[in-house]
Amino acid sequence: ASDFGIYDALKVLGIKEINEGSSTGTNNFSSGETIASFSPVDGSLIAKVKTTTKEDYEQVMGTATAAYKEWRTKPAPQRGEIVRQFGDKLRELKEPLGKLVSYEMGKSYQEGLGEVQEMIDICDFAVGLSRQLHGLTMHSERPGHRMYEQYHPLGVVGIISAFNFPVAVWAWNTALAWICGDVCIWKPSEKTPLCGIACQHIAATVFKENNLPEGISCLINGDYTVGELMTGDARIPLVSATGSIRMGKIVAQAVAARLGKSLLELGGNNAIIVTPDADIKMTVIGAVFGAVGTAGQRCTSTRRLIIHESMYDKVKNAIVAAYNQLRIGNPLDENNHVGPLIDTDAVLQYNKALQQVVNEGGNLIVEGGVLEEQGYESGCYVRPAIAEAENHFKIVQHETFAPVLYLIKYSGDVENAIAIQNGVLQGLSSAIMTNNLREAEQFLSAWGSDCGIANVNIGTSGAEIGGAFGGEKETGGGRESGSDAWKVYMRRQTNTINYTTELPLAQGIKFDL
Ligand code: UN1
Repeated sequence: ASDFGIYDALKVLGIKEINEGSSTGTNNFSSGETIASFSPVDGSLIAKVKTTTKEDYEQVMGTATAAYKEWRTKPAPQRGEIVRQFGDKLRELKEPLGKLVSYEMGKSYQEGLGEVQEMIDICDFAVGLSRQLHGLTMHSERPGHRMYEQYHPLGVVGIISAFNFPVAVWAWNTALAWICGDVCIWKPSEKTPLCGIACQHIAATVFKENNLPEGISCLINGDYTVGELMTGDARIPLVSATGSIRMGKIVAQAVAARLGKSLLELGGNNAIIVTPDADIKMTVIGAVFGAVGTAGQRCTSTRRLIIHESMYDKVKNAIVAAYNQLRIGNPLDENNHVGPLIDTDAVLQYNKALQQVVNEGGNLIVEGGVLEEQGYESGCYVRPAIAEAENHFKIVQHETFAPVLYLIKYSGDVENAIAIQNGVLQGLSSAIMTNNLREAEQFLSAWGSDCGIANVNIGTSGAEIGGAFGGEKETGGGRESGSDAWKVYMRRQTNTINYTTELPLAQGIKFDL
């Protein structure tokens, strides 16, 4: 791995104690058990990290609360200026951070850089937004009265993020939360703790340079039990959680039990509909990148291709031919298309899915398999697989976080394809490949795709930060990132001001004393 400059990258990011002892964030007070971060790229131990105990957590909460009192008094555009500086630091550190993401998580270096670019983009977005936290003004029904609404910060926001986007999802949340006047406590995935520490260091530097308390950004480490400290904590008005549907249901119930707010961004079961009017070349690029990019570990990864029977063989053959060209290997080597899965547990799930689709009557047309030769010693490299299947299969209904693509045939009109596409419990991303205006507009209509994201002539993954990101049904209903997603990080207040010497009541009610 040293050939790829990973150790230099770690040094620049302030992660010093490689392969020994602990490497903790500057403000995470962690004193609990140690977790080790292994790279799925080559199986080596990168560094160890101490986890957060309940007592540590109380200390973190203390710094966060104190920081909030200061941060919320700063005018929003000034908070935007801090986020601008944070974005500039990310620009400087894009390569080392992209490299760490690639090495600790296993996605390609290009995608690691892309992820840091998403962070930079959301910072830019947040800077502009810091002057646009608009509320409305209304006309009062009473004379000499003024009515308007304003948005105030919420407080301490909890962020739970997943291994697959170990830095960008935190930034989507935190850049918005910060300009809104909130402070954040982040629990990154225990599978990618070093990405968390690197980001914490970058944020801490910016706060220090501006004489601001580091508690504006706090890091806690560990597994779900550490996350539970936040979900059950009434001092955290909003918990934003990204991860599995299973996790999301637990988080949602814990937060709802104390009537807190949660923002959930959970699993997808994303499909591309390929109609008789599809452009085959575009379809192949969109579907293959969607299915094998990030080794199928995006919540937006393409899981299902719903192909019109008249196009079925043509599309199938083109996709299989593309799969035969795929190079699988070290994601830091830019010649490779597909890197490893996150760990051997994920490999187990991948194997199970392949077994199950066959058991349910599916037909594996690209067999897949675990790679074992030289260069694959981590045991996490698998071949992307394709199975012909039916939508009602249990395994097709389930999100497997691995490069397994299901081909499903439809006949007749596009409504039939839409019914299949909507016929799952998840509702994140969806796409249609067509040059037919009627089909495209039907897909986008009220009786079309039921997902939070619906694309025409684009695949299911790779959304830009400017739009609101998230999905319906078991995907959890949350929206992060662009558009007006910022509103969830603030509390709305309606204000009515009387500038007369009378006190008329609303609805014309008379109450004479
Ligand atoms: C995720 O997988 O959790 O749209 C986020 C995409 C990326 C984000 C994915 N911009 O694929």
